[in-house]
Amino acid sequence: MEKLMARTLSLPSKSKKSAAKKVVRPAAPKSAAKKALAKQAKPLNKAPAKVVKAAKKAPVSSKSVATKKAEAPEYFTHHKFVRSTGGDFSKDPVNAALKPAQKIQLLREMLRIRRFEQQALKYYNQGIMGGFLHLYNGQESVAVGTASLMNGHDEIITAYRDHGHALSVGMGMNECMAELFGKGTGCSKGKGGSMHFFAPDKHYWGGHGIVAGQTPLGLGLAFAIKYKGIHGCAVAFLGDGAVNQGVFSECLNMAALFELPIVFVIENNGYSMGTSLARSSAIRQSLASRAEGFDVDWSVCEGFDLYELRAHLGSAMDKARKQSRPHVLEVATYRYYGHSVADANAKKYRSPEEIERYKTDFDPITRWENQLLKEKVVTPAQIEKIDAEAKAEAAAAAEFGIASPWPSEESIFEDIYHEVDHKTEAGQTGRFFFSE
Ligand SMILES: Cc1ncc(C[n+]2csc(CCOP(=O)(O)OP(=O)(O)O)c2C)c(N)n1
Ligand SMILES: [Mg+2]
Repeated sequence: MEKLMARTLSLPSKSKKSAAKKVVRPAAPKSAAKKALAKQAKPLNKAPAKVVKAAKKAPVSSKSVATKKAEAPEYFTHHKFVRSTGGDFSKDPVNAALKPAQKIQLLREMLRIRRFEQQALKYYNQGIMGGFLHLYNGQESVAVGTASLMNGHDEIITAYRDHGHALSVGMGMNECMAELFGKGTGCSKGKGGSMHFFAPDKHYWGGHGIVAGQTPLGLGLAFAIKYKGIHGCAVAFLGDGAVNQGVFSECLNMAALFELPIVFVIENNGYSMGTSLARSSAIRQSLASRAEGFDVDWSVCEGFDLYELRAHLGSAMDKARKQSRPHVLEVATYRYYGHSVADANAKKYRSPEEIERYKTDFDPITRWENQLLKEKVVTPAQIEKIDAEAKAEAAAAAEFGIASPWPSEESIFEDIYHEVDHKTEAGQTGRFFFSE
């Protein structure tokens, strides 16, 4: 166990020095009007009865969670409204049904994402990889937990922080890594890069760079599922910053109006680029509670814990599939690196203490490892082995990417969505705009 803890899951923040100096900023004083509003605010959460009930129970059995609740650090403001609803989530039917091998597989998937991202960062820092790179370290449980609930008819779509979702649905490390290197063997033939991983055959619809642009596309997936009478649902991920885009409100309206089988998962990592949640969003209860205005059900949960995430998301997806009811689930999570590698250290807008605290106490992989050790599902030696395999797989994928050829010059106009309004030209080079 000790040996296990010594394993480096996340690269330590370099600024221990500044950590000692930096003072955690006090919360901004509330105006009298805001205080009055906060007093009035009543819980309107329409989460399923089961979850609401669980909230009244004693805190989760896990010691670390209980400790965290007692301390309630100031920087938890991002997740002030997104706290565990409590209860023993391992007993939730969706988790109780998990076999030991499946639990180990969930660990493997999370470790694969982490090691993949670390390899990518390494080559980016060396200048061998270029373009954008939005890392998912710290958020692995959200994508892995979601993919583990998909039934073969569900569809998922996300934004530009998309590597974790891609690997979780079964995309290979080689095609993903090659895409990051801009090579022709990449999943988007080297022309999409980090933000545009796609695998429709795996029910994964990308990978989108326009903030919240994926939300109406997700709605379209849900519409198609309902229209075709498929027993599935769509899951559309968005960030805490993306909820402020007008199109998301339009989506909620249409989801309710058409009763579409969709779950919007807000991955609340506390920041949109360099802007903290407190500085970007007016919040009365939670971001998810905005769904209330559209008569859409909503709930919140901590994403650091796989059992908790699976319990909440499982019931929301089930409701979407069975009753064609939309749902908004806000998940507390945290990204270890900056918005992208352009601000990789991300220390200008958040304190080193904050980052370290999340890494130490809320790391989803360490938590899951400890859970499985407690359940005697794995041994420390097995964990070491799985992690070593993930590292080796990521290193081999990087070698594959580097050795792969660049896209050919002729391929530059292939797979381009090209519409024209002239019939002759349409016949030769593209599609006619309002054709057939
Ligand atoms: C419409 C639009 N506006 C602005 C941007 C620039 N931009 C890219 S990411 C981002 C922040 C989004 O933050 P969040 O939704 O919390 O997602 P996270 O990066 O935390 O995963 C912004 C403003 C963009 N890509 N698209
Ligand atoms: Mg964010």
